Amino acid sequence: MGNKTAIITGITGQDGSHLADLLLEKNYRVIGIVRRISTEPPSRMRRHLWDKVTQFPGDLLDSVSIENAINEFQPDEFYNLAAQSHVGMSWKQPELTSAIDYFGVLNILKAIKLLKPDTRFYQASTSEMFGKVEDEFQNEKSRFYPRSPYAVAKLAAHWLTINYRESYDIHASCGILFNHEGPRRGKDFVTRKITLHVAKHKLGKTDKPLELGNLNSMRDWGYAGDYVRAMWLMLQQDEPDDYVIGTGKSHSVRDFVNAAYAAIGISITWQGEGVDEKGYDSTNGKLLVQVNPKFFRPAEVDLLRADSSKAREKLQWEPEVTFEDLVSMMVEADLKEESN
Ligand code: NAP
Ligand code: G4F
Repeated sequence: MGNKTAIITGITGQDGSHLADLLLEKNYRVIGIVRRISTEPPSRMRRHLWDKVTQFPGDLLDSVSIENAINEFQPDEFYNLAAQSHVGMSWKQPELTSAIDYFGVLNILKAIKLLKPDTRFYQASTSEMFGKVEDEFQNEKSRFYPRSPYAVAKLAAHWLTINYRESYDIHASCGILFNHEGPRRGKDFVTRKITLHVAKHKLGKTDKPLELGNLNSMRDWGYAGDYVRAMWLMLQQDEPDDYVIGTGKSHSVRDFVNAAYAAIGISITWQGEGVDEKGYDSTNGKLLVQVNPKFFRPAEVDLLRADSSKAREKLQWEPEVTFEDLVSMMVEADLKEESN
C-alpha cells in the first residue's frame, strides 16, 4: 500500500478532515477540493492539514472544476463528502440542496466515467434516507422514506451511484452512515450546539438557557473518527457495494443533554411536556434548557438505529467510541476551546 492518490470533496467539513488524517497516515497523496467563496479557503480548513493536503479550487456545482481535478491528479480513489448537509436548512434552501447533493454527484460520476473510469468512488449516503422508519433497526434492505429535501436529494444521489455502478461497471460504493459527531462537528448540529453551550455554562460565559427543538428525536450517534475508517474500507474491497454504518444504539436528544451536563457534574430535572418542557439544575433549580419551536422541522425523523452487521462481517468494521465517551470528548474539547 502507499503512494495512492485520493481526491476528497468536503475536506473543510467534519468528515473530510478526519478522512484526510486517515489517508495521510496511510501515505496517500491527498487532494482536497475547496470552494472559493467569500472567505479565504484555508481559513475553513483544519489548520493542521494546510501544508499536508493539496488544495484544489472547485465546486460540485461547477463540472469543469471537477473534470479539471480528475484530469490533473488521475485519482485512484474519489471520496465525495461535500454536501449541503444540514437537514433543517434543506427546507429553507431546497434548490441549492438538490443542486449540490444530487446534481453535484452527477457531475462527479460523469467526469469519472469520461476521464478515469477505474477511479474508485465513495458516495456519502445517509440514514436520513430511511426517514419514516418501519424497522426497529435499519439495514441495507430497509425501506427508504425520506422526510426532507436533503434526504430526497441524497436518496436520488444514492440510486444514481448504484446506477453508474450497474450501467458502467464503475467501482462506486455508498456508505449509509448514521449520525456521527465529534469535536470537529459543525456548531449548528444538535450535539455540538449542546456541548458548546454546556462548556460556556461551566465557564460562566452564558447564563441563558439552552434552546432546542424536538427533545424526543432518537439518533444513533457515533464518533466521526471511527466512521471514516469504514469509508476507506469500502473502497479497498474487490467489489463495490453499499453498507450501513452505525453503533446499533439509539439515544434521544434529551439523553444527550443529560449526558453533556453530567460531564460537568450537573444533573437535570425535567418538568412539563412538549413546548412547555424545561430542564432545571437539580441542585439549585436554575433553568438550563427550554424548547423553542423555531427549531422544530416541518417533518421529523423520529428514530434511527443501525443494523451494521453487513459492515461488521464483510469489512470487519467496529465502532470504538461509546456514546458516553463521545459526549465527554466533545464537552472536554469545547471546554478547552472556550477557555482559550
Ligand atoms: P459538513 O461538516 O457539513 O461538511 C460539508 C462539506 O461540504 C464542507 O467542506 C463544505 O465546504 C462542502 N461543500 C458544501 N457545498 C459544496 C459545493 N457546492 N462544492 C464543494 N464543496 C461543498 O458535513 P459532514 O458532517 O462532514 O458530512 C460529510 C458528508 O457525509 C456530507 O455529504 C453529509 O451529507 C454526509 N453525512 C453526514 C453524516 C453525519 O452525521 N455527519 C451522516 C450521514 C451522511 P465549505 O467549507 O466551503 O462550506
Ligand atoms: O443534529 P441534527 O441537525 O442532525 P440530523 O438532522 O440527524 O442530520 C445529521 O445526521 C444525518 C444522518 O442521519 C446526516 F445525513 C446529516 O447530514 C446531518 O449530519 O439533528 C438531530 C435531531 C433532529 O431530530 C432535530 O430535530 O435533533 C433535533 N434537534 C432538536 N433541537 C435539533 C435541535 N437539531 C438541531 N440542528 N438544532 C436544534 O436546536
